[in-house]
Amino acid sequence: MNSQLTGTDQRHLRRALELAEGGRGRVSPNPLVGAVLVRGGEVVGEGWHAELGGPHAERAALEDCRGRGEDPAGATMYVTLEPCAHTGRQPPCAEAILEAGIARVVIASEDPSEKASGRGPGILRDGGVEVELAAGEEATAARLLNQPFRKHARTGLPLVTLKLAMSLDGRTATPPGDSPWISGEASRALVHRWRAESDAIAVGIETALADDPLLTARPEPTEPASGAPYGPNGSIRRTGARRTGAEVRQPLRVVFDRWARLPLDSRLLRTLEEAPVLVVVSSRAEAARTAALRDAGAEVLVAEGVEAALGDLGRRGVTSLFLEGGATLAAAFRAAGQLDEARVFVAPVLLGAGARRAGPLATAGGEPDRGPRAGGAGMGGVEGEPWPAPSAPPASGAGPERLSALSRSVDSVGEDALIVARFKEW
Ligand code: AOF
Ligand code: ZN
Repeated sequence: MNSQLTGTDQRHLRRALELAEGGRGRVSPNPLVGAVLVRGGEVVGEGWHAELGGPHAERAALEDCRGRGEDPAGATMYVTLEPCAHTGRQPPCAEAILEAGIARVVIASEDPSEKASGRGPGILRDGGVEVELAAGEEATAARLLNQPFRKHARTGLPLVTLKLAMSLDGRTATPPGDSPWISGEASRALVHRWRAESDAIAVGIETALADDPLLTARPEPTEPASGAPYGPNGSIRRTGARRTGAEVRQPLRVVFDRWARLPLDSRLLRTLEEAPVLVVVSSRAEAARTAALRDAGAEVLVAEGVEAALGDLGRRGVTSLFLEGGATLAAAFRAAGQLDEARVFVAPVLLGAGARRAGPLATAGGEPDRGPRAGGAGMGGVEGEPWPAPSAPPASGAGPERLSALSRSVDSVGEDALIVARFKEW
């Protein structure tokens, strides 16, 4: 297995990982995949999965090789995900690899989806190809590259990433009259990039009422990326997409709105031509209100609890959900064991006593998620109720609920500190 991999093999795998980035924000629900063809120590082809429905990385690399006037026969293929054996939007890659006469295939990560799970590598071995599965740093990087794909393949649920910005005095919202921003411009630009890379974005109704957000992705054009696609701890690369591609994929905008309170004149519902809106309501929400939301053009999903909502999103092909607030929503996801990652900006400001205190991950029944600018928008009977209700609320009197990160990285983004913590790895 890994013992066979040389430094040269690792270098080519790292290049394949870098190439895979070319599909970021463009191929979901499919994985990011890159491939490199090497013969006689020379790179004779490179490819990546660039568009959903387009050629897989392996075929793209073979095509690139032939385009250079080279014959891939006898070459080694380095690929970041095991080659597929099924016919989907594309024909099976294992077949193309056999037909091309590839001698050796080095794979950085296995494909946990049911239709894959080792089938492709098995076919290649049977066909006389030497197949090696990497371990170590490149294998880890390849798995981290496709966490949304992997969680979705293994559980049917999207990967959930919480984003949070807070001040040095632990406030997560600014007081009335102040600028609504806590984090700096560079951090906000990064958030737009993350939105564009997510299949869906969610907020709780209190945030929707308080901020009247748009939740669209408005990323700045990026320079082609350089360097490794991952940091020392598998931290998120921030150089983003490889191209300046004008078309930004807009994520599905999701509001967790138990009582169907989203105002019909909210900016979300007034911008449906930019991106669809899905409102998750309880079966106990007033029928007239849900009907009004539907009439306004929103899709309404009736679901009780985090898992039910995530299950439905997963069935729609949503592999990543970006949680943008607020406290109650985050607490409900955390209590349901459905927070996979947190990205927390800490801004070098003190916001003072007029601002809301942080506490989003503390308890499921914590403070109601009411923004300071909500102007007392409470509705009878809902304050403090977590939504969606955690499917397995912690027993009262249960001990601490500490959840330690499996890995974390700390970076500077403009003036802010960014902490990225992973709680699960798929
Ligand atoms: C990709 N790109 O480079 C590789 C994939 O619907 P299809 O035919 O595009 O197949 C998607 C599946 O193929 C995907 O879920 C994964 O299991 C496998 N490999 N997919 O999109 C690639 N190599
Ligand atoms: Zn394939």
